[in-house]
Amino acid sequence: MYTLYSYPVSQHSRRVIALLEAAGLDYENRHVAMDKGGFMKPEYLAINPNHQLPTLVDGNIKIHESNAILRYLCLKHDLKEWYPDDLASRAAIEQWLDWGQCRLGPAVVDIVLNTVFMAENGDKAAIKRGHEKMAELAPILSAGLENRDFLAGNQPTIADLSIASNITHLDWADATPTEPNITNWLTRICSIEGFRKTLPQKQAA
Ligand SMILES: N[C@@H](CCC(=O)N[C@@H](CS)C(=O)NCC(=O)O)C(=O)O
Repeated sequence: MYTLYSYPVSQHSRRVIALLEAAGLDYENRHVAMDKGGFMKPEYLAINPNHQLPTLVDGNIKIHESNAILRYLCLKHDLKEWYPDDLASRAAIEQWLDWGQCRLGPAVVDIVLNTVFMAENGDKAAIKRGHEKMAELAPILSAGLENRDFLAGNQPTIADLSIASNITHLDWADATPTEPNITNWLTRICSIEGFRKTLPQKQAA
């Protein structure tokens, strides 16, 4: 049985929970209270010195970085439906996983952290920067979904779980992109029960 250190509102935790649930893998979900600074406590830093969630523990193996965890689970359980190994699908999946971490994720953090969770202490320049970045990135995501149901073809993969966890996080700030390709893709992703379970209460209705 896996131990997952997570927090329900964490976009990076939610993608891992979505895969664990969708694939029916056994795990114990240990909530680290981010709102009370639990991620900075010495006992958690001993597990993940980056003071970030999620972390997956599998016996002696401890893994941080949510996308690395997704790949690990797929490889360990041979989840080829979530991580197909034909070269074209794999190339698309790796591209979107890295794009999410390098391009999309920081823009989402700029917007949601500063608009919602930091409230009046939020950094206004970061919010502006985040919205400017999203104005560039949403059309790129939309174009990536042209003529296909999911990012790597017509089946959902870990790339969809990962990117959709960022995009649905934007709902906290009422900043979800409105491009039809993205809206329709979100509807498809949210019909996956494992993913739907991870949605913040606001979006789960
Ligand atoms: N690249 C990391 C990012 C994880 C991350 O930023 N987690 C947030 C919660 S969504 C966090 O723990 N933030 C606290 C901090 O950075 O100190 C991943 O993909 O797992």
